[in-house]
Formats: sequence, C-alpha cells, structure tokens
Amino acid sequence: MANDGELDLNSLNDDDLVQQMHDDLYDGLKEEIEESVRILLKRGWAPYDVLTKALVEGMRIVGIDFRDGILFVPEVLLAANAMKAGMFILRPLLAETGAPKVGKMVIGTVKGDIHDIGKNLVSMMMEGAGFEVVDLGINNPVEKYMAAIEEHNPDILGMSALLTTTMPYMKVVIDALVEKGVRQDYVVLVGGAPLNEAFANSIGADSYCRDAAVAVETAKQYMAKRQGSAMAARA
Ligand code: B1M
Repeated sequence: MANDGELDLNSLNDDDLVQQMHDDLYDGLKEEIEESVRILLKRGWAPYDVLTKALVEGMRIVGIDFRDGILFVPEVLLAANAMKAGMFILRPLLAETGAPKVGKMVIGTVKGDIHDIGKNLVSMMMEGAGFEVVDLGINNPVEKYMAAIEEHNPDILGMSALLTTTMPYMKVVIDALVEKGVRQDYVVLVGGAPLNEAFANSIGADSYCRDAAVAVETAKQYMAKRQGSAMAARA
C-alpha cells in the first residue's frame, strides 16, 4: 500500500478522503494522491469532480500558503508533481470521446513562464470536449508559436501565463500574427490566474478564459460561429 499502513485511505468516507487529499497534495505525497484518485473513481466519482473538488481545490490552498510565504518553491514543486500524477490518471478518462474532432487548438505557456498545470488542465478538458490539441509545453518564444500554427493550422491559439511579468508576452505573439497578416485566421484565447478580460481586450486577444471549463465553452462558441460563416460563404 502506498502509505505504508499508516492510514488506510480506503477506510475514509468521501468527504474525509477529499480532505486528506488536500493535505496530501499540500505535503506533496504523490503516491497517496494516486491511490486516492483511484479510490474516488472506483467509488463512482466523475473524473471531472475528482479533478476540481480534490486536486484543483487542493492546489488552491497550496497557492494561498505560497503567496503568504508559508510554503516555498521546493514544497510547491512537490505539490505540483503530486497534482500532475493525479491528473495523469484522469487524463484518458476526461479525453474519452468517440465524437469526431470539433476543431484544433495549439496551446502553450509563454516565454519566461514554466507554470503548466492550468494549461495541462485546459488541454485535457479541450480533448475531452472533442478538440485536437497540440501542446507546446512551457516557456514558448514567439517563433515557436508561429512555427506551430504554420505546421498544424489550428482554429484556435491558446496561451497561458501565470506571472504578471510574463503575461505581456502574449501581446508579442498577437502582434506577430498581425504583422504576418494572419491574425484573423485564428481565434486567440488567453488564460492564467493574473489575467482578466480587460487585459485580454487590451492585447487584442479574442477572449479571456477564467478556467478550463470556460475555455471549452468559449472555444465551442467560436467553432460554431466559424462553421456558421463557412456555411454562409458556401451558400
Ligand atoms: Co508559481 N507563482 N512561481 N510556481 N505558482 C504563482 C503563479 C503565484 C501567484 C504564487 C503566489 O505568489 N501566490 C506567483 C505569481 C505572482 C505574480 O506574478 N503576481 C508565483 C511566483 C512568484 C513564482 C516564482 C517567481 C517563484 C520564485 O521562483 N520565487 C516562480 C516563477 C517560475 C517561472 O515561471 N519562471 C514560480 C514557480 C512555481 C513552481 C515551479 C514551484 C510551481 C509550478 C509547477 C508547474 O506548473 N509545473 C508553481 C506553482 C504551482 C504556483 C501556484 C501555487 C499554483 C499554480 C497552479 O498550478 N494552479 C501559483 C499560485 C496561484 O495561482 N494561486 C503560483 C492550479 C491551476 C489549475 O490553476 O494555473 O490558474 P491555473 O489555471 C487555471 C486558469 O488560470 C485557467 O484555467 C486553468 C484551469 O482551470 N488557465 C487558462 C490557465 N491557463 C490557461 C490558458 C487558456 C485558458 C485558460 O488558454 C486558452
């Protein structure tokens, strides 16, 4: 057993187990998180609920103590690793869809920024909603985004930034699209904790997405609009 018999996670009721997961995430206990995710799934929990109620909420608590100087980078890295291990189990379940692909998105975290948990979550949820996702990873310079859209010809370009110092880089990418005369060919969606709608408007993005669920809904709306205008153009 992952927790060496100290605590039988299976013996906890759902509420206590979720509480324990918040604690285990805080302590960066990867194996315990993996075990608890599997237990909740076995108990019939929807993968999305495990993700949001246990993992994302746990990470929110970590974020508060990181901000307040109670936790430091090494501890937060362990928490992030534990979170990723849980997400790894959920990923195929969230992405399960027999539907034809509804659109394609290239997404990446901008240059100077190595935060990727939120971006990974957006990718997972978009895949689950039937989008093909090309994930460029972290720390992407403008050249990498430009090469990727040329290679993959997506409908949507997604950018993530978690730092106030890196979010302005999104404008560098959008400006490059404008300069190349291809801005209108792509829907540009941006997200990340320090952003807001006003910022997205000010850099010329199409929309700001508060979270992964909003990203999915927004992407679907743009795809419906695009398909509508393509049909109108053919008529
Ligand atoms: Co960092 N960090 N961090 N960090 N970190 C923050 C962002 C911070 C707010 C913490 C704090 O002070 N409270 C703060 C930024 C302050 C600021 O800029 N104003 C901060 C700092 C300062 C730093 C360092 C500078 C610390 C240092 O070195 N002294 C450093 C910078 C490194 C760098 O990038 N160059 C750093 C490093 C790290 C770790 C490596 C330790 C680790 C990252 C591990 C990883 O990602 N692999 C880390 C973490 C984990 C955090 C916090 C605690 C958690 C972020 C997270 O994963 N949240 C974070 C605190 C916080 O945000 N409250 C913090 C969970 C995730 C599900 O939410 O990422 O917001 P989020 O994503 C959401 C939405 O924002 C949205 O949907 C997601 C899902 O719902 N979304 C999108 C995100 N991207 C989107 C893209 C889209 C659409 C929606 O495209 C379409």
